[in-house]
Amino acid sequence: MTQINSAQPRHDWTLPEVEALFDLPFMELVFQAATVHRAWFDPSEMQISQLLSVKTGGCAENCGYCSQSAHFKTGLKAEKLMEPAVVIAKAKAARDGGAQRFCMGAAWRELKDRDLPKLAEMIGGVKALGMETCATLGMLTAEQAQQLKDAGLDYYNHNLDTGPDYYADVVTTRTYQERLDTLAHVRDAGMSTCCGGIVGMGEMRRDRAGLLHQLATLPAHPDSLPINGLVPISGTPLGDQILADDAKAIDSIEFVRTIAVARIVCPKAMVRLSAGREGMSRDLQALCFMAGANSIFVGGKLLTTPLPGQDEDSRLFQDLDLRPMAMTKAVLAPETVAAE
Ligand code: SAM
Ligand code: DTB
Ligand code: SF4
Repeated sequence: MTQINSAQPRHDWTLPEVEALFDLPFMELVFQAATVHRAWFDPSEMQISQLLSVKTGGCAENCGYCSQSAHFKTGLKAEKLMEPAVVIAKAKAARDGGAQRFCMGAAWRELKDRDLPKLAEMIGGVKALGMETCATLGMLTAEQAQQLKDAGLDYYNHNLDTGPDYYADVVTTRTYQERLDTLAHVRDAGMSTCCGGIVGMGEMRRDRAGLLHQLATLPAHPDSLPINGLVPISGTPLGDQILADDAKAIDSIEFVRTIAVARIVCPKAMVRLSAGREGMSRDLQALCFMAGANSIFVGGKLLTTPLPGQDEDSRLFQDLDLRPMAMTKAVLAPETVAAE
């Protein structure tokens, strides 16, 4: 049986090793993940982020799960980039509601230089509220990454989405290598990376292992690792496939296994239970937290799809004795936190 001898981060995971973690008896896997979780974090502490779609819809990419792609008829109305003052007001409300990190998302294939001044104003304004700043704006050049960093951006989200072998079934307008290149620009500019993927898109376990293997062998592990459960959107190829055949949806125990393996292979990452939480029972969310998830999105809405409301999340926190991660701990690198 694969044993986790150390919670020290490793960058030399092999794909068979990651697959072997998935194959562990469930109780053993969750115990090992919970043990690794405790080596770096207080398991009762949860990092809390809130999202805002600052530019919605009309995206040139064909990501087969996305409500915002112009390639599919999802009924979503495309909107222009929001004004910085509106975004900053929404960030303030998010902060007052308990969010520590504010993530601004745009339905773009890549960032255009002409939009940088507005984005810099938004980022600066959100930072001035005392929040951590995050953005997800599509592909970046090295220069753009540096400009975002200079504007005060702490985190950049750019997902690998799935394992390399399933990738062509998900999106064909952006290569895996282009995603890796943007992540390298983000790291080189000195920003923290937020990088994960989606499960429940009809992929096999080996593709989930392939995704986590890629993340665990990056030059630096992601600081935040979002695991999104597919929110099936009618009109998208991947959403329609799941809506037509329930048997293709991911089993909830397999979802928990994915969280546990993510925690083990990237021990210091904030493993975020991201999209899909709205459709999950409290019990399943609790299992995910036991398996090492220590970060969530709150606020009733992700980018275009719903999340549980504030009352529901407050009750969940109360019943599971969870508390928000101290802002200073969320801001410090996990290594620094563990050494305290
Ligand atoms: N356009 C930018 C990009 O793709 O890099 C940023 C925004 S994009 C919506 C951010 C991430 O949201 C995607 O990488 C994907 O992992 C996730 N996502 C989008 N639609 C989703 C859905 N229906 N279910 C689960 N996750 C989804
Ligand atoms: C991530 O991995 N998940 C978030 C964030 N990064 C940007 C986005 C989830 C989007 C879910 C679908 C929607 O609301 O449109
Ligand atoms: Fe565009 Fe991002 Fe949606 Fe892909 S995931 S279609 S890049 S908004």
